[in-house]
Amino acid sequence: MTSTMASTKTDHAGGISVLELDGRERGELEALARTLTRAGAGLVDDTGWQARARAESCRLPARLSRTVRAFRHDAGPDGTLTVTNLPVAPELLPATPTVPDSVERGATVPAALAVLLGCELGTVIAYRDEKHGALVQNVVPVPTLAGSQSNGGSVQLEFHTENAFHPHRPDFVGLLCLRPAHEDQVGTQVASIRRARPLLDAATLTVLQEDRFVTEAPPSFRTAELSSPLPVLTGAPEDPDICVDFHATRALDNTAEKALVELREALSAVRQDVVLRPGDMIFVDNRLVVHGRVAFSPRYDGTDRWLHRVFVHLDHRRSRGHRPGDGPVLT
Ligand SMILES: O=C(O)CCC(=O)C(=O)O
Ligand SMILES: [Fe+2]
Repeated sequence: MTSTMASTKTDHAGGISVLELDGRERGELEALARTLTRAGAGLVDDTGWQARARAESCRLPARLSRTVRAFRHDAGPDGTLTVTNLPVAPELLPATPTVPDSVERGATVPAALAVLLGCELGTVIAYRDEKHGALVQNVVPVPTLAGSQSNGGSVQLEFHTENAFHPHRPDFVGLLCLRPAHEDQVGTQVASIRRARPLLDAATLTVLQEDRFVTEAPPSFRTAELSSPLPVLTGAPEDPDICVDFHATRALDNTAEKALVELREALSAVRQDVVLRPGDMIFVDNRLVVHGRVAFSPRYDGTDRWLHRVFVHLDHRRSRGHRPGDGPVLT
């Protein structure tokens, strides 16, 4: 996806799901990101730098802004937006990190890009108990986490809503590819409830809308161990939000368990595999889409797949009670 031709892929419902930047747009973005590498202390987690990034995000190429805003208004049937041909140069990168909790503190061009696009979509936030509360996080395979259900693992990562247990989970998750997987073997997987819902019968949908499910917090979060009983589907019955983690969500009775199995099958049936290339950034609407990843074989030699991840909220004020000091990091 490195062609310089401008293109957009429009799905049948009219939403744009892929936007390929042209050479001019790529150049403009690179200049903007480079300005940010020199701004303030040059540190992403500095609030002054974030204010500057917010201001500079008003200068994104107009077509990109328009597309991001349209996606924010309605994420479409697939609930994802992929922007391609962003100015990422894998040959200039250091080795892919291999340590747990790896984050990007420095305002590098890729970190600035991830924050610039995130700012256009909403407010970029993080969680204190995850990756040290850094706004730009690295998704990389880690030897000691190989078998874990985490972004540092390399076994099949089950479909999940990001931070499903958290009352202020992200509205969007953004993943920017810096370095690709070996032989394109690793795919992020996405599945939208808008696509899966028609495959489910009315009785199953009703059960999924009832308080019959609990979700565990990951061990890293120092929080209550289980959520209170909650539904998996909420909001408009004909176009619900989804919140589930097939590793961490448990049904409270047999009927609810059967509904969860059926939901998983329906999501698998509409699943899409996304192989990210350097300079591709996917935004997933975390209210409509679950995501996961296929198993893969890392080498841990500095050449493995490397993504930057950002979380976006649409209503910053709503999480104020979870943000000591009114900063961007939630407890
Ligand atoms: O590696 C991926 O493609 C996605 C991993 C993941 O679920 C995440 O970073 O939230
Ligand atoms: Fe995730």
